[in-house]
Order: sequence, then structure tokens, then C-alpha cells
Amino acid sequence: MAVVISGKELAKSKKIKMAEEVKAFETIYGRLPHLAVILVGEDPGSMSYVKGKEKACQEVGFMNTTIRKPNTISEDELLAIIDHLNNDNLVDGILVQLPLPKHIHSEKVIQAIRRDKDVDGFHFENVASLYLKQPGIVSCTPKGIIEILDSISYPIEGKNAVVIGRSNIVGMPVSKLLLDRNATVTICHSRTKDLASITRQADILVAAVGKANFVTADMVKEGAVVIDVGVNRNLETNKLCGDVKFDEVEPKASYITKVPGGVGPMTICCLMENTIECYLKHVKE
Ligand code: L34
Repeated sequence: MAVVISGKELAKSKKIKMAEEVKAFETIYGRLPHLAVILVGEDPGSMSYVKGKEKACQEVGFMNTTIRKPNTISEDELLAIIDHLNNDNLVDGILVQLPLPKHIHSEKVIQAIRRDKDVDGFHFENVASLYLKQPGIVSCTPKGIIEILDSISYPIEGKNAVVIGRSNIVGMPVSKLLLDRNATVTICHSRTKDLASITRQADILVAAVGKANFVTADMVKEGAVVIDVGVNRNLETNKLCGDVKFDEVEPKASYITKVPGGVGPMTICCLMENTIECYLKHVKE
């Protein structure tokens, strides 16, 4: 029987603390942190996550602008919006919700966001800072995963961490963060041979594959900590599920996160933290 770590509850308590801080900020610095979110199109997942971000901004007391555009928007129009937000001194953070429609070059759009407003931590310089252990904005999902492990005071040092998935958004950065905590990290992916023999060595197993029910009980070591990063949406039922076959993996794990209610809410919580970080740089300039 595992302890189910509630990312939702953890995020809730962290947001209450942030709301207190933010209240004080207004008196000290004369304005509130401001997060701008751009949502292109009507992907049900993206719409839901952006709603979550708006709600979190309300909860912590940020100013929030969400710009919604149809998926017919051109790359130039989108770049013009970013340019405008880059130059708005009252905007601290800019986030373009991914994925973008195919006719838009996502990387070009993401890199157009000023580094000091890059609350996602996707800017080349923020990515480089992570790998060179320099100060910078760390992207929200990997940061949230580490906060989840810290919430149970899990001693990461010396442990075997296995990350399934090598994306720039989750797999790669969370691997680096775990390595920085002195875990022995193995990154697995679609070409990995005998995946289960590797994942069975994991004290910490991070599933960021993007395939429902991908991680089964036979892949998990007794007593492992299992972090499910999957956001797989059943388009018919609109239900969200993770990468882990929860019912069979849970009895083997010592700690486990669930989808929904696990990593997702912590992603949003870390977005709030990153916005505060950018805001404090701006008001102290
Ligand atoms: N630019 N694009 C950018 N930044 C990000 O950090 C994201 N991500 C991913 C998709 N695209 C992005 C998110 O915000 C995934 N993601 C995200 C954020 C929040 C939640 C899930 C994914 C979340 O709150 N999930 C809830 C359930 C919400 C629902 O039911 O729709 C949960 O409890 O898991």
C-alpha cells in the first residue's frame, strides 16, 4: 500500500502562503505580479490547463491577462502580441500554452519571449542556466516534481532515479534536477531495450511517456516512489489519465502520485512561483 501524494493539496497550501506574500508585495512595491497567458485554438486540454492557471492567479492575488486567439492566427500576429507584452512594463511573465497549431514554428515563438519574462523556463538562456547550474527560471513541471519529492522529505541522494521520456519540457530537465540532487539517473525512451529491467531498478520512477497505462506493476520495484507525469486525455470522455496503471502499481509503491490531482496542480503552482521570481526582479530593478 502506497501513500498517495496529493499534488493538489500541496499546491493548495503553497498557494495560500504565496497569497500572503503577494499581499505584502503590493504595499512594498506598489503593484501586483502580472502573468500574461496566450492560448491559441480550442484544444480541450489546453483550455482546461489555462483555466487552471487563471484560477491560480486569482487565488494567489496576481493580475492576469489571458489572450485567446483562433488557431488560424498567423505566426507574425502571434509574434506581434509577444512583442507587445515584452515591452509592457507591467507584465512580469508571459506564457504561450503549448502545443501550437502546426503552421506555427513553436520554438521561434517561445524564444521570442524575453528571458526575464520567461516563466516557463523555456528560453535558451534559462535552459543553459539549468545545465550549467547557474541561477535562472526552472520549468514548472520538473520543478513541481522535485517539490513533490521534497514534500515527503525523500532522500534523493544516492538513489536510483529512472525517468521514462526525454522531452525538453519534462524528461531532460527533471533528469538534470535529480542529478543535481545526487541521484543516479537513467533516462529511458522509445528505443530503450528491455525497459522493465531498468525501471525495476528505480527507487524513484518518473513516468513522462504520454501513453495511458504504460507503466505496469511488473516494471516497478517494491517500495519505489512513482511520479506520474502523464496527461493523457480521452477525447470521447474528456477524462484525464496518467501514464501509470495506478490500481496495479499502487500496492507495490511506497509513494505514488495520481492523475488528476498529482503533478498537474504542482506545475501550475510552480508557474506562480516563477512569476513571483520574475516580478521581484522587475520591481527591484
Ligand atoms: N507553455 N505549455 C506551456 N507550459 C506548460 O507548463 C504546459 N503544460 C503542459 C502542456 N502545455 C504547456 C501545462 O501547463 C501540461 N500542463 C498542465 C498543467 C496543469 C494540469 C495539467 C497539465 C492540471 O492542472 N491538471 C489537473 C487536471 C486538469 C483537468 O482535468 O483538465 C490535474 O489534477 O492533473
